[in-house]
Amino acid sequence: MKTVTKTLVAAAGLTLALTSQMSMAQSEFEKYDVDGNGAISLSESKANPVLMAQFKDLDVDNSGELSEAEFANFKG
Ligand SMILES: [Ca+2]
Ligand SMILES: [Ca+2]
Repeated sequence: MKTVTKTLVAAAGLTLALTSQMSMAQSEFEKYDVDGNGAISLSESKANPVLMAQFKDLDVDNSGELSEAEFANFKG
C-alpha cells in the first residue's frame, strides 16, 4: 500500500511538472527568458524595445541580466 501511495505521488508530481512545462499560459518573464536560465539578458530583452529601453534601470544590481524580481518592476 505504501508503494502504491509513493507511485501515485510520483505520478502526480510528474504530471504537474509536465503541465507546467507545456502550459500555454507562459509568464511574461518566461516569454523573454528564451534560454530559460532564469534571467533576461540584454539580447533577450531586445524582443521588446520598451523593455530594452528600461533594461539598465530595471537591472538594479547591475548584473547585466534581469532576474524575475527585477523584471517584476517592469510596467511595460
Ligand atoms: Ca535568459
Ligand atoms: Ca540584475
